[in-house]
Amino acid sequence: EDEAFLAAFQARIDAEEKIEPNDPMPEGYRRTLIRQIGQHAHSEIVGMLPEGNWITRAPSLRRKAALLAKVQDEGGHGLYLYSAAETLGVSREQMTEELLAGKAKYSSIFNYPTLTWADIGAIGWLVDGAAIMNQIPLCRCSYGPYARAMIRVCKEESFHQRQGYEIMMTLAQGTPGQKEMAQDALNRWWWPSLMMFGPHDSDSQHGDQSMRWKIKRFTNDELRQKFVDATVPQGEYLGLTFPDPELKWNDERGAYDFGAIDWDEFWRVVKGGGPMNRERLAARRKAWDDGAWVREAALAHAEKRRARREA
Ligand code: FAQ
Repeated sequence: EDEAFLAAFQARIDAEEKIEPNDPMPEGYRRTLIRQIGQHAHSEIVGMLPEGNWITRAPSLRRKAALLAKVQDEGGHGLYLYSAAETLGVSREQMTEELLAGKAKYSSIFNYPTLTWADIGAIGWLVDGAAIMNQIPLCRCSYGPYARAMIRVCKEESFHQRQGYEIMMTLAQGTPGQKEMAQDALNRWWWPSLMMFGPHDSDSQHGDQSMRWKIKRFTNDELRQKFVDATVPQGEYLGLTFPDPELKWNDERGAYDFGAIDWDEFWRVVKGGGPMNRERLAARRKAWDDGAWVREAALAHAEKRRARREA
């Protein structure tokens, strides 16, 4: 890749042109997108598991219908994203194999357990809330197929966020026991939600280059701050307390100050040592193995049709 090619590519990016699948692109740009979109797709699919755990135990038919629809949406997001990654020359099988081999990452947040119904509220409110904060700017990502996929995904995530917040509101206005459940869920999901935005900018390996290529439009710390600023008033409205004694409005900065994130915990979870990492991967492996006969049957069927056509 010569300098002139890289400069011409950067000029297209700087002019806010969308890059499309058949356009020439630097190998690093392609690899970064395959990594990020693949990780994003895996997160959607693995992200079905914590909430899927509560579908059979939802407290009413209405809650069950909404949760079922939400979890199904996440599956759909995963499929759009695998398709977007496939436009870059990688196959869904390859990406799945990398996930199952523990080589491809997925979001740290899905390695925490869902212990009570309030966790379903907290996930919608906080996890989908964080996902939206991160994904709205991705609608303007320089890579066309990813940007376009994000538009629909964000619309659905915004419904998810509201259904979660509404569960939290119901619990927070309920019996003392229900309010306590909501508080406990906030206590357990707050810090992991802040970790979703990734390491501090100073430790973000890919951040600078992805900003230059306009794959990312904001840095990890910028998005984390926006999320805190948007979410704290929502929690106060619920009458709940954030598990951070250092959380405080800073008039000068026009933003909330907050305490230090436990990065040891973050990296432990990212590297496979979180409370649910083993279970999550085992569930995906089982689904892949149980589905082997479908893939084999589809291939055999295609083969038979081809043979018949050629006969
Ligand atoms: N977990 O250099 P950076 C959802 C890795 S929302 C695990 O800063 P980058 C919706 C990172 O990959 C969740 N790993 O990386 C839903 C890299 O490792 P690598 C999914 C993490 O890419 C809601 C290393 O650390 N959303 O699914 C995490 O510039 C409810 C260094 O980091 C997306 O994926 C983490 N939290 O910035 C579904 C959004 N953070 O690859 C169900 C798209 C960082 O070199 C229910 N992705 N790492 O081995 C992004 O915006 C970016 O990839 C970031 C990371 C911001 C996540």
